[in-house]
Amino acid sequence: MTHRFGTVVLLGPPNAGKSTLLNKVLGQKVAIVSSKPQTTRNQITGILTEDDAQIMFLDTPGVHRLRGKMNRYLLQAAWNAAESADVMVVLVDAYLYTQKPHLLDKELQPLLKKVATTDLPVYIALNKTDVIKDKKNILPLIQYFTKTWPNAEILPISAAKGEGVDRLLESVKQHLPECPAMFPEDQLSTVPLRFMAAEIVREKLFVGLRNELPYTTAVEIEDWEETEKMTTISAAIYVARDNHKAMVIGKGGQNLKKIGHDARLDLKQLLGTKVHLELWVRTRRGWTEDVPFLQSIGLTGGMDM
Ligand SMILES: Nc1nc2c(ncn2[C@@H]2O[C@H](COP(=O)(O)OP(=O)(O)OP(=O)(O)O)[C@@H](O)[C@H]2O)c(=O)[nH]1
Ligand SMILES: [Mg+2]
Repeated sequence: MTHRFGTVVLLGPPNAGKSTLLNKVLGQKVAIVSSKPQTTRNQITGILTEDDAQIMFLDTPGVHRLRGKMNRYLLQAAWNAAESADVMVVLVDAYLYTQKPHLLDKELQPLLKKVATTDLPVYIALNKTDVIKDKKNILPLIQYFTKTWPNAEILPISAAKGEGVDRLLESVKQHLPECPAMFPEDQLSTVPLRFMAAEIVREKLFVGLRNELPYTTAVEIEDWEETEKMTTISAAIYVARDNHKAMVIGKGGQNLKKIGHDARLDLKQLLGTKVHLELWVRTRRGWTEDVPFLQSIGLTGGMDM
C-alpha cells in the first residue's frame, strides 16, 4: 500500500472556520475557536494519522488588512505556513458572501495574489453551507471563484457539521508525496502543552469579553507544576491599559471567575488530571506594538516555530 505524508495549510479570511475545520478533521480540539474574527494568532499544527497517510495541517491566523506590529506578525505566520505546505486549502465563509456578496473582492484581495501565483494545488472550501438554506445561493459563489481563481478546485463543506470534509481530505491526500509517517500515530500536534493551555485561557477571553477587549489581551503561563493527579497552573492575562484590568476582572470578579472556571474544565480534559488554575491580570502598556514582548509570547510571525 502506498503511504503518503505531507503538509496542508489552511488559509482564509478571519472567522472563516479554519480552526473549526482542523478540530473536526482531528476529532479533537487542538485549535481555539470563537465567533470573533482573529482568534488564531499563531501557526497551530494538527496531525492526522490514517492507515495510508499522515497529514500535518497548519492552521493560520486569518489573512486581513490591519495595521500594527502584531497584525503584521499574524499575516507573516500565515504566509510562512503557506511556503512550507504541499497543498493549500483556502476556507471562506460562504454563508457570509451569500448575504453580502460585495465583501468578496474586499476580503479576498489579500489572498488573491498568493493563490494566483502558487504552484501548489489549491482547494477552495466554501464553508458554513449548513446555514445556507437555499443551496442554489451557492452557485454564484462557485461562479465567482471559478472566474477569479481558475487554478483552484471548489468544494462546499460544513466544518462544524463535518459535511464534505471526507471528500476534501481524500482530494488533498492525492497530492501528498509518497513518504512514511513522520510522527508517532498518537501525536496530535507539535504545539507544546503549555502553549495549548495558554490558548485555552485566551479562548475564554475571546468568548467571555465584549467588544474589542480580547484583541488587546494575551496569555502567558508563568508557572506549571504537576503531580500524577494534579496540575497547578499559574497564568498571566496581559492587558494593554490599566483600565482594561477592571474590565477583564468584572464586577465582583465575575468575569475572571467565569473565565477561570471554563478554562479549568477544558484544561482538565486536555491534561487528564485535576487542575488548579490561578489567573493574574497584569498591565503591559501597548504590548501589541512591543516586539520583544510579542516574541516572548511566541508571536514571531511563525519564524521560530
Ligand atoms: N454554522 C457554521 N458555523 C461555523 C462553521 N465553521 C465555523 N463556524 C463558526 O464560525 C466562527 C469562527 O470559527 P473559527 O474556526 O474560529 O474561524 P477561523 O477561521 O479559525 O477564525 P480566525 O482564527 O479568527 O481566523 C465560530 O463561531 C465557529 O463556530 C460551519 O461549518 N457552520
Ligand atoms: Mg482560527
